[in-house]
Amino acid sequence: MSSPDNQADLPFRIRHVDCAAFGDQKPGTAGLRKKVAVFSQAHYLETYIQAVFESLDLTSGSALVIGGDGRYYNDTAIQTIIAIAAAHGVRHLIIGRNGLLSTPAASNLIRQRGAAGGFILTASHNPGGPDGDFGIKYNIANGGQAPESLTDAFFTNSSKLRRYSIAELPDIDLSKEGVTVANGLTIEIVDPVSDYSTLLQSLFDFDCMRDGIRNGLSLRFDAMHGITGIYASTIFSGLLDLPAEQLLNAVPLPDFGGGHPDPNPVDAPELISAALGSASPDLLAASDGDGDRNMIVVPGQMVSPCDSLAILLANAARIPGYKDGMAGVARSMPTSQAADRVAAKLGVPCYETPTGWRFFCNLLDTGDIGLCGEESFGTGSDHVREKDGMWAVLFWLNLLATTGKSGNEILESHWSEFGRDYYQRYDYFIADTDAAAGLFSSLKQNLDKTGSRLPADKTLQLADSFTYHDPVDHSISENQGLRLAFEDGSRIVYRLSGTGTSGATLRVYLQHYEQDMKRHALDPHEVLKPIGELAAGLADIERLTGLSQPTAVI
Ligand code: G16
Repeated sequence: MSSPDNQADLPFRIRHVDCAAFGDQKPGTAGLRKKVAVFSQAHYLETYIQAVFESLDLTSGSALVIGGDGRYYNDTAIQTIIAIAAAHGVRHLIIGRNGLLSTPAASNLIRQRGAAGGFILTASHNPGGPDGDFGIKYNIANGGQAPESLTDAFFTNSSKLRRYSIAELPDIDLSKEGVTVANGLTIEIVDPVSDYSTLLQSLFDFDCMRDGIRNGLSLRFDAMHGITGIYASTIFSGLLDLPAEQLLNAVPLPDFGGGHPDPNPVDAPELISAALGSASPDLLAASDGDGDRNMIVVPGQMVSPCDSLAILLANAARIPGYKDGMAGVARSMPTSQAADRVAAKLGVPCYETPTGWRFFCNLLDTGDIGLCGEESFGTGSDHVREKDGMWAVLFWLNLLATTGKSGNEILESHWSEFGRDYYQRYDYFIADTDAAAGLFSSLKQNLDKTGSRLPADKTLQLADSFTYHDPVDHSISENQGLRLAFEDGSRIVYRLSGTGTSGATLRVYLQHYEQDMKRHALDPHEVLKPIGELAAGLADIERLTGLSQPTAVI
């Protein structure tokens, strides 16, 4: 840490503010996400941050990291967190310049600086702007999201809160790197990119990728006006000499340019059309608002995130940072079983966890796994404790550069060795949350009748509500989605999304396994249509919601 630029201690008084508790501050799959209008109600943000501090056991001298994806309300929230941290006796805050840090870069900073934890301000892939969403995650000292026991404490404390304490401080200038001291609190503003970029350079073969790009290997990256623009400019353009025109939407905007910063074929259709054209780049990729998700596209097709996980596992030893392979792998329950097949062949364990990155962190901490991933466009390794969009793109780029193979050759040879798990997710947006809850509970109650409602060609192997027994801390997480598995290797999983801010989204995850090589180049929409119809019928979706088709097919 550099010496303070502002030695003069900024004195401050602490104000105690009486207020009524809000009853709705329950964190979801990844932190507290609400509309900006909700967060900006008087005392709303303050009470939640107070509840977080009341739940933490911070030893004196501990540092906290703060940064966000730059969405609307980021700056206001950071100033409030600084003032409440000051009132709670925090001694050291480490903040990304301009309040910016991608989610994986924040996770890295917490770990590298030995911080007690950090606030990451993001609603991830949800739209931003005054009418959009905002969110707050608290990550713990290992760089991963707070476990359920802690987020439950945030909620309990916030529900009974009557007062918060806040320092009366002027706004801190976040635009310049350096150190300010306020009543013994050190506020350090750091470059959001450099430590993270150093970490990635320690994992991948940058010389090989740069040579590949100079010799015509082409990458097109869409930052979707999210935070990864600042990382992509340094890493892809600066370090790998990627031509500027291959970097799309690289300026982070508070409202993501009005778009939905979610890297998937529905929200990043330009990449898909470019991949379908005759002049497709060799690799196309996108990341989301806070830089933890990734979409990988090769000429003619998107790589399913489930296949991507399996392919990274199968090829890990080709990457310098993983030259000994992976100790094990984990996937979220709805993610296809493609990675399981690779793990079985490699003789390494494969864990099935509930949706939510935090469930991987214990397994990463103990070294039981080196790699993990989710169908929701998230992949990562033990280098941080969040999923990591830039990391996944570099992994693929490194693979193409090292092997000299095209993305399609890698996919085809993978499928010919392991078989292909066709995979899609049908999302049904249900405005009435009670209707969604009713549908789900009736589906759960009738699980034992599923076998008798199946067509002749389907034999049920398993029908249950998924419960996770964490092998490390022995915690038990119930009601993590409904699983139907069939003897032909296909599966249907039902789950209610935990990241929305209005209505409810029923996610129906579909998997169809195909071993016959001659059937590996079919259209996933066609292959999965019958099982999608079966899933809709079993859940009685149309009758209960009026929806005859999914709202989105991802
Ligand atoms: C968050 C979690 C992911 C999870 C995803 C699922 O992603 O961090 O681990 O897979 O939510 O979302 P849902 O509950 O809507 O299915 P992110 O990128 O939004 O932080």
